Amino acid sequence: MLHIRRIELREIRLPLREPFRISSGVMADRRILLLELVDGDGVAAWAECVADELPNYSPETVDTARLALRDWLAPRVLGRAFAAPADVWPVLDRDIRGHRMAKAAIEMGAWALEAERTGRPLAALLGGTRDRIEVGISLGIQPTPAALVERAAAALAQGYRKIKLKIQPGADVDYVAAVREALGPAAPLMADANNAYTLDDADHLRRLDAFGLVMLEQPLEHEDLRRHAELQRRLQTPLCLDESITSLARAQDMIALEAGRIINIKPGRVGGFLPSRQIHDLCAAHGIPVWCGGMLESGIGRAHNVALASLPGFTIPGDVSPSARYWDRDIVAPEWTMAADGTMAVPLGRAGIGVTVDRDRIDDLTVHAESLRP
Ligand code: NPG
Repeated sequence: MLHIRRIELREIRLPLREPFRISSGVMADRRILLLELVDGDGVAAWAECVADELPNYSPETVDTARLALRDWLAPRVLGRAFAAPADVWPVLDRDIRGHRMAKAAIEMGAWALEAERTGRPLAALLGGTRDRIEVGISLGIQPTPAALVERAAAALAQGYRKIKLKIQPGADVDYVAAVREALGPAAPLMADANNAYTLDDADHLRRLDAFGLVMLEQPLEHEDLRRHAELQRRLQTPLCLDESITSLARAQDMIALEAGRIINIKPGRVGGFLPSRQIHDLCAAHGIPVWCGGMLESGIGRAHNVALASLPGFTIPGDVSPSARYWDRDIVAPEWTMAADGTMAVPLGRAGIGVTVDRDRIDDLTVHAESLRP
């Protein structure tokens, strides 16, 4: 039985090596909520909540997640025994709308605790089948096409298997054209708009069809499937949905409406590993490729993403950049690294999340801590 005796909640601040700009905002320091779940025998496992400081990616924030975790979600699981980690999601989700990132932090922590407790690697517990995963990089919006070309060329030389270019109106077609021209036709390029366009931009976005992108991610509004379907009918480039896919039902709707041909699964966005696996299985049954997105996680969240990305349906490289891409020093050892061939090892030789959490470093970075008990 999985028994969650207490949850230690921390907020840390981890400075990014350089600011990361997407169409809806810029981040310089990552405020991160970390959870340590502890069972009755003192076995512990860490998880990370992916909510940002501001609600510009999702309605959740670090502060709403902390409130939801402390007041509504943790009380549902503390002191309670679960036969399996898959039983945690329904308990968290019943009659509590939204707050999926907060729910996911507990849910994913429960899987990690089960892995730790039973001496199995998290990836194996989830049903992963790969021992290495393919790594992609996400490049924030740059001041000029030339600056983006420089970064994309460096990423290609480092071996990244997919290069995602953040775009927004005014920094799109010319930027993508410059990168395609410089890197050649074989470079695996995609673009991500984070909701920055409307259907009125369809003719403009159609110009991206000339560049052979692997996909265009989430061009339109985060809750809108119907207009994505309309846009997909007018574009050759496959659409990938991210923000719009918050649940299994939304993934089913995307497929039924033909609103996209690829899904970026971020376990935090959909509520955890159980919904992620359900979406993964649905997509596999419909021939829809999936890949694992990133939310500028520390090495703890990255460990969870790496485990998920080892499932068989994750056939497109994920946003699982190595630690050094974002942090001068990560909070786990060993840090996450990428081989020259653009792959990352899934730590199958170790129980739990596969890395050691650096408590001293976390203590140094902590700005808030509280202990949640039944
Ligand atoms: O490598 O972790 C990473 C970042 C990948 O671009 C990335 N994430 O829209 O997918 C996104 C974007 C993002 C980052 C969104 C931070 C919100 C916050």
